[in-house]
Amino acid sequence: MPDTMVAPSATVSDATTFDAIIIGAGIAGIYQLYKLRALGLSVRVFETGGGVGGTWYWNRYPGARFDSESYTYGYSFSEELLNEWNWSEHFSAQPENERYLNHVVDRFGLRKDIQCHSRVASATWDESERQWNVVLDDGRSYRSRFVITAVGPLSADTLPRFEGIADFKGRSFHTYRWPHEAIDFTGKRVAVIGTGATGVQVIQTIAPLVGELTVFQRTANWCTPLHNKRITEEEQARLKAGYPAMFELLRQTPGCYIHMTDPRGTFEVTPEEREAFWEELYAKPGFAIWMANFRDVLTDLKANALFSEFVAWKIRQRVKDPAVAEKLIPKNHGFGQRRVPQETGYYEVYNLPHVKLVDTRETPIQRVTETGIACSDQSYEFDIIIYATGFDAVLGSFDRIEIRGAGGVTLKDYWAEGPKTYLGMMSAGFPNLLTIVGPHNASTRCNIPRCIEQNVDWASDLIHYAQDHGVTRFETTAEAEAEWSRHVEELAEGLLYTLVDSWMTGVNTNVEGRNVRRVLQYQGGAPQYREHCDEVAKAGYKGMVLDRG
Ligand code: N01
Repeated sequence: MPDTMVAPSATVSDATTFDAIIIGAGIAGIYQLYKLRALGLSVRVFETGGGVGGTWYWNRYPGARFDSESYTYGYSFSEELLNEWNWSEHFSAQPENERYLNHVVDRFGLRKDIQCHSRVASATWDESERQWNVVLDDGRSYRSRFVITAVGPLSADTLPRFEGIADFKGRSFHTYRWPHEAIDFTGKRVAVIGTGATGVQVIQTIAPLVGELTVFQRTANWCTPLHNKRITEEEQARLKAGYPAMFELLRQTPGCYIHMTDPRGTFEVTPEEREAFWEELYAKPGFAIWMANFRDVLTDLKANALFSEFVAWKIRQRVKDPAVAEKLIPKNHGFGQRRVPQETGYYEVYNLPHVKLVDTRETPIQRVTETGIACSDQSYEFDIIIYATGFDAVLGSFDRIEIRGAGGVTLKDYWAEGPKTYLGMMSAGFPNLLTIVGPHNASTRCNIPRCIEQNVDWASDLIHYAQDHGVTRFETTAEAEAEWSRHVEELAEGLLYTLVDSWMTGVNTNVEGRNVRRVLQYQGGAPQYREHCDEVAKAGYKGMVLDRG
């Protein structure tokens, strides 16, 4: 089986009863702890991993890095923190990101409330005590009035359902469970399965290091250049001076990125202007090409097809073998309908003599063997197999905890036909439970720390209100939940991403039952989402029952 790893944990007190329990010590859990501690609550964070950082603790595969500009990604809640931290690159890599999150934890003295190596197995609502009973997978149990899940949308990693995975005698890893020690790729025959954002980062990074690289691609993706660079001292000073204006801009864009959609339509400009604009975007760093494109590229099939043809042309220019180039050009979806992987020399990898691309739709993988991978046409021998096969997105990390609400129903069963939520932060029948970055929330379609901060601020205000007003139990009404869920479904209507299978539509062939496309995200944009949340709070938490009993 793929390797996992263990790391040391921090010391926490023996207490077992808290005002609040937070599940997960990633970006959301860390900030939630900071906020609740500031309100004077007793809090315990349970974290499965051996350290803090969530995504940036687990995903330590070669090449893992931000694809949001680093300075737009860090926390914005503390001016001191903003001023003292220097990001070294425009798109910073995993080791620096993990260091940053550890720095935040230590700077604000949070570590003593974070219990690592502690996977929450279940959380059960006790109506008579108006408390949650939280049990770890080693049997230890804890109680709290409030539970806040900060489990992340991409933390339930999934392996393919191939026969023989456990038989492989070489080393194998899922990218999410990458070991802490360095892996020596020198001279090794390496397979990478999966060509999503993760696979692309791994492939382009290890290609120069390995003996032979075989990439197993089931679906090609539209990858565009990241254009990462180091941040110079001058830039550093300019960025810091510009923080207030930049964060103000991030509050206004739909996904809290620094890129603003171009107000023009694709066909409102001349072909020459269009091409010049697209060349400009292709040369720009980050997601500008996805988010600052013409306003109709992600909503109009004709505009989308024309831009896709532009990117296909770029791929054909960069990949020398035309047959390989054709395999790398997506045929079943247009640009931006799935998450756009950001690349650095990815396409050029396929010009290297020791790199081979296998299209698993042409020659499906039949099984993993003791020595490699057997496809329908031939068998391959490997020393290392890397599974860049993604996640049971958004819902998977909830499903892996048995969360049992007031009526005895589990959240997994309650969401079996798709999520039902109010504001993407709570569900009827699950009192005093808040789901940061939950389904139907703007955060899964967002430069995530920006939306996390909004979610956490809102959840903290609600808990503060409850404490101040003697509220011991809050819950959304079924009507408010139904209305919100309907609103979320309506917002996604007509968007081109809904026409395609991907983690964003909740499809995962490796998980039983995840074969139906679902609306998992709030698509109205972060500013509109924020307005909804603020309105609910201002109206004394309308759509919820707050009970002082
Ligand atoms: O996962 P994915 P990911 N047989 O689901 C293939 C974020 N992220 O880890 O497309 C063969 O996108 C699967 O094929 P297909 C980002 O939001 C952020 O790459 O399903 N192939 C696909 O190619 C991203 O979108 C950063 O046909 C199989 C791949 O595995 C999200 O994480 C960096 C298979 C999975 O791609 C997820 O990305 C990286 C099978 N049985 C990721 N099963 C940043 O930079 C799966 N595949 C911050």
